[in-house]
Amino acid sequence: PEGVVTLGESMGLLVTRGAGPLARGAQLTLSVAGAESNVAVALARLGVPVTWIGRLGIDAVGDVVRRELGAEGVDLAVVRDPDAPTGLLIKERRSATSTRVHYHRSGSAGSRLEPADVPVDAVAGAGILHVTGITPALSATAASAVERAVDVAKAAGVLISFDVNHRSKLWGSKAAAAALAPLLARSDVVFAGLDEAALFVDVDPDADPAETARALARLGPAQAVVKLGSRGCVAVVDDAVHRQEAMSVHVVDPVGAGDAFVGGYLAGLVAGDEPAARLELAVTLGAYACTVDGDWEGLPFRADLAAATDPEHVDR
Ligand code: KDG
Repeated sequence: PEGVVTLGESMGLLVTRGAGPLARGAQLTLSVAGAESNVAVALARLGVPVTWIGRLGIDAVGDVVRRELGAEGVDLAVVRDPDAPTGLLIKERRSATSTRVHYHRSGSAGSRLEPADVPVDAVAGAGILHVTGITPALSATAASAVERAVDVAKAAGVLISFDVNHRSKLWGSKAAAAALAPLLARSDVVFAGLDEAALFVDVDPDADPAETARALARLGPAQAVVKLGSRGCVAVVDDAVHRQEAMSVHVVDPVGAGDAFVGGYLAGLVAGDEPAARLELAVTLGAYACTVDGDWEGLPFRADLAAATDPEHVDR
């Protein structure tokens, strides 16, 4: 099986045009956000079969999420919830180079995800199950849904990919560390920034970040990938250290770069690429995501990568 299955909350994304404080009023554009569906779009654009599991309200925003993901070629296992609205997220471009994110998602349909929403056959039949630390933060039932998906995947021998994705606006570090440690222990691949790794292991900012990757790998996953932003990434895969530099691009909007990175890595894994090639595809997708407004709009198709891996390449 080579498909990927992922679950989580996707929301309507409202983005201000131009820079300035949201409080003075602004024109907003409606799009779609959600870490796991961002990963799904990254995979779909590279031709990897992918299913996104989630809950949406019966409303126009839910229709937009469904239509956009469907148009990107993501298979949907969606429950429409008659009793709660689709969540919203506002991206405020406070200045030309800084983005603030505001959530309007508590009590949302997506946060009411529950174990019964998880299609057992789709998860058991996948090659990889990808989950993030956002979903367990949403509600007790959403946390149980993740646990259910991981149980089913484990029983079927499906590889578990876990992006820590700590969101301090959803919960504190202590609660996150306690809830996510069991997930880390059960995962085969983990993605974390240094700050996120510090939820689980001691991180010495002056030490080689490969030590952090090793420490994470000791907690369970055979593949531990530490993202270092503009410094690229370092991974420990089956005890061997791999390093990859970042691509330097003009950053328009960095939100979504982490999800793009994960999508690139998993696409490489599905294709049977060696670790070095997986990390190169990961940083390439991360760079593409940064060059365009929106979480996933700028992600590359296979044809883009065939032309050039550099997102700022110009055809003449
Ligand atoms: O990684 C990007 C996500 O943070 C964004 O799409 C919104 O899913 C989201 C979240 O919960 O922060």
